[in-house]
Amino acid sequence: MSSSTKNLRFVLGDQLSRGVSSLRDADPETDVILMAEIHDECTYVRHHVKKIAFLFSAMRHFAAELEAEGFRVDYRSLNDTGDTESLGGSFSGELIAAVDRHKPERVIVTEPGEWRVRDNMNSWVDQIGVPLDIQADDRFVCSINEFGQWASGRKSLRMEYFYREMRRKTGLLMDDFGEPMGGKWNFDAENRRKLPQQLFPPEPARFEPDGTTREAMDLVAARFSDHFGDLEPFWFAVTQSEAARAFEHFVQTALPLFGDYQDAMAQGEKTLYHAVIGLYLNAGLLDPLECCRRVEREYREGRAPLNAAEGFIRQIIGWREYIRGIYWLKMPDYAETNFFDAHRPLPDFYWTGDTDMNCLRQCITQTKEEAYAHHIQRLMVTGNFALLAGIAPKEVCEWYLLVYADAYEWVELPNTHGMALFADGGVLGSKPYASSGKYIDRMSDYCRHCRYDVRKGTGPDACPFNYLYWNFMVENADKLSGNQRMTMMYRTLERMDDDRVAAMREQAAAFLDGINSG
Ligand code: DLZ
Ligand code: SF4
Repeated sequence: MSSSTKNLRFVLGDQLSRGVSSLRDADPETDVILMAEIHDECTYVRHHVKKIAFLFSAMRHFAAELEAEGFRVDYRSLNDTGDTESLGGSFSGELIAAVDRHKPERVIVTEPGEWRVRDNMNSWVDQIGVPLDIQADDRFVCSINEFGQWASGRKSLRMEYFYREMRRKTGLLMDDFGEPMGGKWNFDAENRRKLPQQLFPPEPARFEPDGTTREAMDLVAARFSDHFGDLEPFWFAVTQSEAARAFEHFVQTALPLFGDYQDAMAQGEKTLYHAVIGLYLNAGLLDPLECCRRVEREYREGRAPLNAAEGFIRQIIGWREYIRGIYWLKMPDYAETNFFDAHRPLPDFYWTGDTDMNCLRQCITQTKEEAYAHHIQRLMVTGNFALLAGIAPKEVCEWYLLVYADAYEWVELPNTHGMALFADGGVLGSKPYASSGKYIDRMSDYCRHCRYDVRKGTGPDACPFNYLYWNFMVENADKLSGNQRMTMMYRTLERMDDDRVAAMREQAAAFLDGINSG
């Protein structure tokens, strides 16, 4: 490669956007773009094989597109970079070697999504011997600073108020008088319908793996065979144009009912009316704001109802942005939070799906197959179980981070510690999302296919979620009974027969002993 390199531009695996800040003013004449498949990034948690194959293929396609534009791309495949012991197994090792090869005047990189990498980046400056220009990641509506300003001095950091700000800022679903369309900000109450039996949800767009994807899959099969998950069938989009097609397919086939059935779950149904675009958004293949504007147009032109459009837009400019803001506001301490002092190891069946609890079996099996589950499966089945069973937040976190193709720590950690486990003691939510089997029964048909009886609280057939729920309430009464939003449940508990409560607690203890010993 030329020795007259001006800028070495390092693009990380989840920065696959042509408009990412580190590439914005790139000059093919003077600059080199560095991309690297990094052993440490695949193994610091042992990511799902499908996730690694997706990222490697998407990175390779992105590099090829940049080359086709005339850029010099120094693409380092895993075969070049080696493992942790060798120099190239880490971001810093790869960068040092690349600086040595190209002798640039400076290195440009967009800030990473994860605190761990950002922390590491601080040490790069001393290691590389040339200036390091770390640019903001402006692929988000709200910058880290702006979120900090919004949060400062506020007692409560609830998403709803932040979301309204983002609606105002973007003008999405706002009328000419600055009011929310439909007269309400949030149509969540209309997004909880149970799936009727005679409904046949569409399939998401699927893409046949091309030669590049096949090569990435072979590499992953050879190098990470001991990681969780199934490599086949592989059907994800791996380029910006495929991701755009996948999103358009969602808009055409699923968006109108997305709102109604956002929280529903059904036996054998993996995606229902969900978009399955989180992995494309978070890797940079789709632009969040563009997706929201497209969805808004469907509503304005009468092809999608407001509860669908608003629900979709809230997930993106509300929840996704808010979660990122919380992450950067609260890290690194946030990762250490453990409000309930939960220390139980993650049960083995989170890896195998081998459990009689049908809801968990369904959600975990599809996670293994697809590196995907939708938000209610994550929150109210695997998350709720982990909360009730007192699984250590760090173990739960690691699981979510590695099993889902869309998961990066910035999005996954607050969702786990804040939403699912209430480990943060109430930064995100006002109360834990603890729930008995009743919720799962209301929102799915899982219970009909289960060997347990969701109506029973004790006895050999009783649904474990039921006795675990009441056991959780008793065990954490000192931490929760003062919470106004829990008052009703504690009243119900008070009225319960003491023997019944004792029987549930006994059964919970025996059950939890059982999962611990495998
Ligand atoms: C998640 C991931 C994986 C599995 N592999 C790579 C890789 O080989 N090279 C790379 O540049 N990035 C990878 N990533 C994404 C990084 O972990 C991501 O950039 C950080 O999590 C920061 O957000
Ligand atoms: Fe899950 Fe209980 Fe329903 Fe079985 S009965 S599917 S364990 S909620």
